[in-house]
Amino acid sequence: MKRLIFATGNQDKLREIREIMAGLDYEILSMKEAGVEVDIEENGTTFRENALLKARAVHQLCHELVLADDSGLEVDYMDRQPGVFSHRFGGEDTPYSIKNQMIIDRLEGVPDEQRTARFVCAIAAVFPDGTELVKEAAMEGRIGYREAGEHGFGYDPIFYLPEFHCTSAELSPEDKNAVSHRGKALRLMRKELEQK
Ligand code: ITT
Repeated sequence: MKRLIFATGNQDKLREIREIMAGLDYEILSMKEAGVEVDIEENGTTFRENALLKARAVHQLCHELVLADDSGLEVDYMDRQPGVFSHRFGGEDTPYSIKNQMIIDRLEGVPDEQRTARFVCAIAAVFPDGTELVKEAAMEGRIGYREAGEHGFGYDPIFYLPEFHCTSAELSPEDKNAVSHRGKALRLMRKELEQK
């Protein structure tokens, strides 16, 4: 079986990635499983740039097929913040219950139609020969009024999906992957890998 290395340190992402890529003719290794250790500075200004930075940094060390995910939440009322700062917003080690409450508080008194938000995901691939490819996708929703749901991770408990009448943390993992930014972007990438 062919193999690829996923350049992420986020275990929740990796779980979703493995679910979405199940059945693909590639063994998916974490950086740890591949024996690669690198501290990557995510100083790009877009999801695309950061995803490429991560994939390139690991590719330089192993020269294998490397994929990376850069993703985040854009809240329209907050001028699309936290965006690429989603992980760092409110402090890297701050629990998400607090980060989520910070966003709810910023939107206090803001009506439904101005609470629009989206999750964005860029998946970058660097192939063994150095060729690069990026696929991007988004999931549209709104910021809720309180946390709800135990599934997912990060900002999922405040990300309300009007068409499902619940947050992305209330969806089953299968349902979230079917409509999520990560699910959509990874399925586009998967198609490319299947043609290789
Ligand atoms: P790696 O860089 O190691 O992959 P990270 O967590 O730092 O891990 P990012 O820089 O891409 O990853 O930050 C993404 C953040 O955006 C993530 O930590 C969550 O806060 C948020 N996020 C992304 N996708 C999400 C999802 O599906 N559900 C909830 N929050 C999400």
